[in-house]
Amino acid sequence: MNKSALITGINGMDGSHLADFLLTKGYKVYGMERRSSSKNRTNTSHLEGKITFVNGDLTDQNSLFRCIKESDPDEIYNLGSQSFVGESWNTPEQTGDVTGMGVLRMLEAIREYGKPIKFYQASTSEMFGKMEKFANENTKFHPRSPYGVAKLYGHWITTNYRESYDMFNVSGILFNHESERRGIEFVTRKITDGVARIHLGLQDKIMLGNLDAHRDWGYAPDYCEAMWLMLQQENPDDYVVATGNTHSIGEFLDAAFHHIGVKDWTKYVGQDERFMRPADVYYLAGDSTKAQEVLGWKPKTSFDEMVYKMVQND
Ligand code: NAP
Ligand code: G4F
Repeated sequence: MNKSALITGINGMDGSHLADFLLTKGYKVYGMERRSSSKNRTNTSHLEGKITFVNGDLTDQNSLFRCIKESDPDEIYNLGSQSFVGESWNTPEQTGDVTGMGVLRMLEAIREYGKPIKFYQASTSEMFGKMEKFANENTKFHPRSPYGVAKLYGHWITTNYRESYDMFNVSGILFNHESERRGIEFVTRKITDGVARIHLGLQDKIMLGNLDAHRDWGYAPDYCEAMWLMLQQENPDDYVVATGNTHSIGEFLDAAFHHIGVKDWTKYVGQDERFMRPADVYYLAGDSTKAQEVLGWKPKTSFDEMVYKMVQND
C-alpha cells in the first residue's frame, strides 16, 4: 500500500516542493489550503489532478480534524504558518495564533483521530536568533521576533507531545532556504526579481533594509528531502538542516547581478527605513552534522547554482 501524507501550507514554497518530492516516492498527497474567494495556486497549479486539495485553517480546530479524517494520512508535514518575520511585528497576535497555537491544534487533532500518524513540525533557525557560532541541536534559543517566539512554542509543544503521549513527532530546525517559488517579499526573491526587472528595463532600483545581515542559504528542494528522511527513521528526533556556509546580503547581490553582467551594483540598490526591523537577526550559520550522519542527508545545490536558477527563472 502506498503511504499517504497531509501537507499544511501546500501553496507555499516548501509545501509545493515537498508535494513534488513525495509524488516521486509514490505517496498519495493531500494538501491543506485556506479557502478564500480566490485561489492562490501559483506554486501548485502543476499539481492539480495529481494531489488532493483539502480545506482547512490552522486557526480552526475542527477544520484540522476534518482534514485528517478526509486524508487518513500516515504522515503529516505541518508547513503552514505566517512565515514572514517582518510582518510578525504588525500582526503579532495572528502570528502567535497560526504559527504557535496552530501546532497545538494539529497535535490535538491527531490525538483525537487516534491513528499513530508521524508528525513533522517546521521549526526554524529564527529560534536561535541572537547567535554567534554554528548552531546545532543543543544551541540555546534566543528568538528576536514575534515569529521566532511563536515558532519556539510550536517547537516545544511538538517535543512535549512526543514525551507526554509517545507520539512520533519531529522538528526540523531549518535554516533559510530559497527557490524560484520563494515569496516575493523575502530578500532573496526580492533581489532576483529586481535584478531581472532591471535587466529588462522595468525597474531602476531595488530598495532594501538591513544590508548587514548574513544568512546560511540553501535550496528548498534539497531541504524537503531532509523533512521526509526525518519521518523515515526508527525513532523521532530533531535535526538542524543547513549548508554550513554563510553569505551576506552583499554577496547575494554580487551573485545575482553577476548574471546580468553587472559588477558594481551600488547604483541599483538603495536602503529604505520601511524594510528595517525593530530587532533583527544579524547572523545565522548552521551545523547539520547530525542530519548528515544520522539521516545521510547533505545539501546538493550550491549557493551560486541556486542564485542562478532564481535569476534565470525571474
Ligand atoms: P510560505 O511560502 O510562506 O508558506 C506558508 C504557507 O502557510 C502558505 O501557503 C500559507 O497559505 C499557509 N498558511 C498561512 N496561514 C495559514 C493558516 N492560518 N492556516 C493554514 N495555512 C496557513 O513558507 P515556506 O517558506 O514554504 O516555509 C514553510 C514552513 O517552514 C513555514 O512554517 C516556515 O515558517 C518554515 N520555515 C521556513 C524556512 C525558509 O527559509 N523558507 C526556514 C525555516 C522554517 P496561503 O497561501 O493561504 O497564504
Ligand atoms: O528574507 P528574509 O525576510 O528572511 P528571514 O527573516 O531570515 O526569515 C526567513 O528565514 C527563516 C529561517 O531563518 C524562516 F523561519 C522564515 O519563515 C523566513 O523564511 O530576511 C533575511 C534578512 C533579514 O535580516 C532582513 O532584515 O534580510 C534582511 N533584509 C534586508 N532588506 C530584508 C530586506 N528582508 C526582506 N524581507 N526585505 C528587505 O527588503
